[in-house]
Amino acid sequence: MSTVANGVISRRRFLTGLAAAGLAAAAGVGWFARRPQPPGLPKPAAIAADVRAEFGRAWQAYKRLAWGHDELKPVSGGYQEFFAANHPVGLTIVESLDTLYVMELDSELESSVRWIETSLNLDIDAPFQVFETIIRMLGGLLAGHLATRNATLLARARDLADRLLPAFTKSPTGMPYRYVNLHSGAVSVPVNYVAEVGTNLAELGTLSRLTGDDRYLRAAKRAAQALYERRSALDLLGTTIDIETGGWLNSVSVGPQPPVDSYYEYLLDGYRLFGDPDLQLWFQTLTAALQKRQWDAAGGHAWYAQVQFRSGTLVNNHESELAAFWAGSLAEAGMHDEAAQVLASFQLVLDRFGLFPEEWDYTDLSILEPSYQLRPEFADSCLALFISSGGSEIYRRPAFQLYQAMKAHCRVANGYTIVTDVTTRPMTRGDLTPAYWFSENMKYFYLLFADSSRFDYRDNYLSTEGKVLIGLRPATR
Ligand code: DMJ
Repeated sequence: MSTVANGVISRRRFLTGLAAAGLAAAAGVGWFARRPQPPGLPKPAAIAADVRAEFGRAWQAYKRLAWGHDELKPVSGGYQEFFAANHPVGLTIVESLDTLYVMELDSELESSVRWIETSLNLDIDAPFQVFETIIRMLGGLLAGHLATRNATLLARARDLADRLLPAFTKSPTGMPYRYVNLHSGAVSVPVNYVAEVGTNLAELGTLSRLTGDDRYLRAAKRAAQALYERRSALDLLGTTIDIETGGWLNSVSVGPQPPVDSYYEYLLDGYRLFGDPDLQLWFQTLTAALQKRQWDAAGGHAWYAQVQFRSGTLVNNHESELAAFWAGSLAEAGMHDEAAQVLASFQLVLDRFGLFPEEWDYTDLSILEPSYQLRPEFADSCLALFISSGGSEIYRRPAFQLYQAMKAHCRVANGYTIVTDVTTRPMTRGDLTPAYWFSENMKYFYLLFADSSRFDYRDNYLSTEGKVLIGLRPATR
């Protein structure tokens, strides 16, 4: 998850970085041309071609076995729906549109858009999880529209957002209910997590930008503000909140870890995308508190301790793979040293276990949850640091290490599967290709090595779900 490069505000810092690297005058095409190749890695173009081929292999399996359903089960050859049983929304198709575009898989993109035009019906009488629907479906449709300029994709995005909006407008605090029925607008589950309340500025704001209707961005900002106003005197947040009363239901500050993580990310992103100084202030205030109260570099690596949000008292030293995205956000905030330290800490875990377990104790690297869910956060940060450093090769190597490990342990006849235990040899496999694997992992790997002519390496924005909402360049072939 997380973001890459500059929106409105960080442009100056980003361009300064490029100038320092001697690349300010370089165009997007050929952006890597002057970079030295790190010893021992295959040529970037060869890696990119391999990533594209592996994506294509998994895509063909999805088409053959699960087309129109949400997610492929590559081992059994089946599928599963992500949001609601018996209500497929073609999640893998919607999530993959901009990846198909940057990889120049144009006929696949065409048939995906055609499926959305002819078969995607969002008038579904079932509760949908607001956060996941926004980052995956709304973000996917928006990125697809930006890639293709197809008007139906934007109309579908707007239709979807209108169905989701009651989750915000029916809430007395402005923080969204966790679920909304896409047909009736009935809302449910007033207990929500910080990340689910506050990760929507990029998608709703982009929709406002594209339609000229500011209701979407206003709803997102109101939710983000409601969270900020409930921070403790230490400027820390709990994890779980009653969105009707505004009362906290959990008082542990987990830092940039789930279920808070992407709220921090989207305050920064919202500022960078829309230039709103409130969002900048909120990001800076909350991040300063994380650095002051939770940053733990005592053991030679940098992690975030979990603490009581009112007192700052230590709760535990648990760390989640999902927090690997934070290195990218720190880099995009200009905190390059901290970003590099966080990435190096996660690198240690990758070296130790071969793939990332879901959760561990960072004091001794003992595993708390041994599965690898094919998650993209580490590759996301590699790409973010690669771009914000002006193309430094040192960030390609760890990404390639993860790519190779993923091929070694997760590759099956029908694509790639999650692993349920990274400690066994061979690693114990599960049976799922999450839609985000198509949307995020493979896009990050590809962009790191491809020098794509369809992606602007100097001016771009990728959402928490890897959707390219700024930086898609017109096709030249
Ligand atoms: C993705 O859906 C997104 O990256 C999201 O922000 C949280 N993490 C998952 C994948 O790990």
